Amino acid sequence: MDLKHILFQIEEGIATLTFNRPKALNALNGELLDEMSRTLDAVAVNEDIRVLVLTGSGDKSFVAGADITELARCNVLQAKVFAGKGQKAINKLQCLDIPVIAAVNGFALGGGSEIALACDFIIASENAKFGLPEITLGIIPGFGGTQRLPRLIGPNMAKEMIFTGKMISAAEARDLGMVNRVVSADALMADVMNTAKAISQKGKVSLRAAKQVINAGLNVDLKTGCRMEVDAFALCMASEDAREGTTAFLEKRKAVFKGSLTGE
Ligand code: CO8
Repeated sequence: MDLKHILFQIEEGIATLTFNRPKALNALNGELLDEMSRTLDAVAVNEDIRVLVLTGSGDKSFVAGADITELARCNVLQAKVFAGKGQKAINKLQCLDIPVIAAVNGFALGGGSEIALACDFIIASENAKFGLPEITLGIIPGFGGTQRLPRLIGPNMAKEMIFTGKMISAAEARDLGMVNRVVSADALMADVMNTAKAISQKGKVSLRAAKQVINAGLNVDLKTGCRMEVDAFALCMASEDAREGTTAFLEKRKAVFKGSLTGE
């Protein structure tokens, strides 16, 4: 893939997408958003990838938001195109079948927080800072922040963050439930990769089913969600990995999941 602002690598089933504009603290310009969309399209059809990790280049920033230089030049229609590009890429991220982890290694502001919020979970370094500072620019979040943040931390805390535009620390983000855990900057990638590795060794069908049913269930009532869970559970039972997992338990050995998507 021909990429200018993104680094992309796959190792042992774990793909890493690194936002790579360190001089601009990895801010998102239109070109980068297009590259992100293309990269996610490639991830979506590559069955060898079991987990995707997102991070930022350098030790200062994950993503410092939309590129304000580019944003400042937008007229109304260009702003609509720009916001549409961002939402398209971020929706693709959220809709990936495989687990996605955000390794937030510094500033995650505006569009940067919004990307992290669309991942399945966030692990952050101690120097990470989260915020939706758009209000201080006279605008509002445009990459899903007004929608995903209240769903994750509740409307009142989200409103305070969005109305004040203030940054919060990694520890505060953890206390709000935005971040799963905070580790030292030096330990971040090792922690994220260990987590990704542990996940990558589980069954592909069951991982996909769990993700799909959790996400879909958040938008429906409990009864409907539980019905979806029954269907997804039954589907898992058709997988080679379910046979291996249950047999391995009974044989008192560690399961070795082959990760076939086609069943028995
Ligand atoms: N866009 C463009 N350049 C940026 C950005 C950005 N978002 N953030 C940092 N930079 C650049 C700086 O201009 C600077 O460049 P230069 O060296 O050429 O002057 C370089 O990165 C380093 O930044 P600083 O010198 O400012 O570094 P500091 O450590 O002093 O400060 C901060 C770091 C606090 C992160 C500061 O740079 C900052 O406040 N950045 C802006 C953060 C922000 O407001 N982000 C939200 C942007 S809006 C957004 O994301 C909306 C998404 C939806 C858009 C919908 C489209 C219509």
